[in-house]
Amino acid sequence: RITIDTLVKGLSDPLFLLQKKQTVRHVEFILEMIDYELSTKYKRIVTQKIEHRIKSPDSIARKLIKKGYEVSFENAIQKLNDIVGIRVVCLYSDDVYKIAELLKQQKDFILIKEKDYIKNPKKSGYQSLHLILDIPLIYKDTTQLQRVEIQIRTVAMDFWAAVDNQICYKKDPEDMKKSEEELKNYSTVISTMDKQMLELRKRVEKM
Ligand code: 0O2
Repeated sequence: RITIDTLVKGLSDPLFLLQKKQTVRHVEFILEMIDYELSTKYKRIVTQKIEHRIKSPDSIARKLIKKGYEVSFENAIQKLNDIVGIRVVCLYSDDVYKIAELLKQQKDFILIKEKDYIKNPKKSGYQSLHLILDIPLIYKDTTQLQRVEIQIRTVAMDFWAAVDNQICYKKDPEDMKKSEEELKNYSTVISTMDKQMLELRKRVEKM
């Protein structure tokens, strides 16, 4: 209880929140610029939605425990990459990579890690492209790096992840065996559908 209280206190510090808010604003501005560039170039809708969340103290505590760390504000900042999480959802799987490429070209963004769960889906069937980035926040003569996780995926992958989140992910594995199997199959169905939708778009573009 005491440890979660210090975590909650650290996470609700006004300066901490101000910095996170500005980081989200900056990244979302760049994502909107990327969407403008791509949708103008390809003359079609690229981004369906951009959303963000600041991880809740409970979820941070659970993740720290799962990773074997003591629950503290310091560990939350140092050990977790996704206290600030931003999600970009687009229509087609090739757009996922176009968006990621332009994010990587952004001069002030530092790429820490890229995890391609589309080429290599997780055991659960989860598909998404994750970029872990450090975003510099400049105030007067100081620069502070802010860690963010950006998840980029298609509408279909987002639908799968939302259902999985509700009925499987983070639940007791023993109770979940049957639904897990079923969801994994749907993940393959969704991946096939994404590929077919992309081929359909390409055929229509050639007409
Ligand atoms: P929530 O509720 O989104 O906050 P890292 O330390 O960065 O190398 P990390 O963060 O331990 O790696 O793990 P990973 O596997 O890259 O997952 C990061 C996030 O991806 C998760 O954050 C989920 O948002 C999402 N995710 C990963 N696997 C699954 C899955 O099987 N199903 C669903 N629905 N989402 C998944 P959190 O903190 O677990 O959750």
